[in-house]
Amino acid sequence: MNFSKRNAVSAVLASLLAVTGIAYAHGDATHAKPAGPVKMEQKDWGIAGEAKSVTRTIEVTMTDKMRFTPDNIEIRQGETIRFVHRNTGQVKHEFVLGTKKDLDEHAALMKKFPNMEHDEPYMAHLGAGQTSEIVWTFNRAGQFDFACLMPGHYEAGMIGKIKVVAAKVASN
Ligand SMILES: [Cu+2]
Repeated sequence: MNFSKRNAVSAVLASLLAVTGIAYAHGDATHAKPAGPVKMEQKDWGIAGEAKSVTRTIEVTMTDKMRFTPDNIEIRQGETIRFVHRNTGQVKHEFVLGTKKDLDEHAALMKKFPNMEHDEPYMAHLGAGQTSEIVWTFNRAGQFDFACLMPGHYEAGMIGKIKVVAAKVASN
């Protein structure tokens, strides 16, 4: 195969990959998590939850005004929350749970590597108009945040607060 022919072939392959990649990313309005075992790793802000343990569903809307609605959520320690996210904007947004420190570090990393792939049970990535959901168990009390770490969004204030109130110790 001569040089130009080989180039033509790889150009075709590249465009085929691009087309299938786009079709995959936009093929479904609902972005489901890939099947398979969810990583059950204890974080300061909780642990991945199971659908059968859900105690409450909270809908969170995200917009191109770089805001979440609601942006202030109170949860009782031990609750398993199903977050249903809706991106009503025209650009990609994310919902990432964490401590402020963790999100600050993550945001700095996203700024350095804007195309960085990241996916954990405590985050959701939504293209324009998409919905998504995650199930998370808040088994530790404290003050946590959720944020969109798309470059520029965090800095623009796309942040919300989660207060996990300690479970009352039964007295007798
Ligand atoms: Cu965003």
